[in-house]
Amino acid sequence: MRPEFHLLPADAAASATRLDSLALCLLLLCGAVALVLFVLMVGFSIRYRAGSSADRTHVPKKGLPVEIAWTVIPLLLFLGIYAWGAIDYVKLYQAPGNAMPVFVVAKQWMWEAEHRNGRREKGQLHLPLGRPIRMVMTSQDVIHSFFVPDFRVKQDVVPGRYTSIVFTPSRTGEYRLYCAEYCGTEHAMMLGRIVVMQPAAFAQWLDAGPRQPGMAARGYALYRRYGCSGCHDPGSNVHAPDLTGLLGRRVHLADGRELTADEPYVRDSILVPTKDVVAGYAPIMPSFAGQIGEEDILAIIEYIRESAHDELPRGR
Ligand code: HEC
Ligand SMILES: [Cu+2]
Repeated sequence: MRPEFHLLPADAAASATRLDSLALCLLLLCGAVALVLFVLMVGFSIRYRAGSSADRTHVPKKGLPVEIAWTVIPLLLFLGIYAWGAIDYVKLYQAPGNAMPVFVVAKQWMWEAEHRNGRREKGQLHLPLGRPIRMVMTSQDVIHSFFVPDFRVKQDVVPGRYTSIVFTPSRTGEYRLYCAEYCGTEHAMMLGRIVVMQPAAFAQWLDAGPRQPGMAARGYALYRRYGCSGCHDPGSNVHAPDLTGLLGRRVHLADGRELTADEPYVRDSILVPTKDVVAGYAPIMPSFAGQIGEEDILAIIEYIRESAHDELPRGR
């Protein structure tokens, strides 16, 4: 094999080229500013060194046009860079409607992923080419960091909350997943393999493997097992909100706040029910903290999400 030299890792996600150009632009701009300052500094030091015969009469007292120029031009340039960076940053966290959620639970010292149909994998992650992926991630123990240099994606994975990141794989192949959390050496050994496949091959892969219930079906079983249904089923005689189609719905809270129900909201509702009490209901829901594991909470959330559609996985 011929040794190859690359300044940057492969650009295997749709946003990688843009992020590379941004980094390059920032580097060139800062480099140019540093160069100008340095050249002027050295030039003036030589020219006006002690004992030089440079003309020191007619020292200008004011140079308003120059001062305005050196303030306004860099300001505009850097504000431009800021806007560019801000737009790309927002894109990393805004999932388009057709984004495919993939759930990750990090633990000492391993990455575990689950796809919506229930296919699970450890230390690996299979993804389809060309489809926006929204990673929904949490940790079972300490902070980890999901880092895929080839996608230009790095996101902290934090116990007690969900973090997410969006990217679109743009090249088939295998890529390295790292844990970039730097506390203790063992994070460095949390290596994973990301396999980007053609959509048809991915669909086949997704359907193969040991048969297990999909996440939503597993979530439904848990929803019954933990007694959520006893209060939340429409037929129940406890006064509790109907969870059907909750994700994405505007929720009015008893303290007057209003928010859109997303995954972190549902997770908090299960673990810290008193934090966001729904308007019109008594705060009687017990906390399930310490009773339901992260993977099971993700499954229950998937059940609630699916319940908005008609193909309810009930009983399956
Ligand atoms: C004892 C009855 C009871 C049980 C058991 C119960 N809940 Fe609740 N739940 C409530 C009530 C009452 C509310 C509304 C008041 C509040 O927000 O705390 C609620 C609120 C919620 C909300 C917010 C709903 C909204 O419209 O914003 C979610 C999500 C939720 N529960 C999920 C669950 C899940 C999942 C379980 C099982 C792990 C569960 N609940 C078990 C009574 C219960
Ligand atoms: Cu780690």
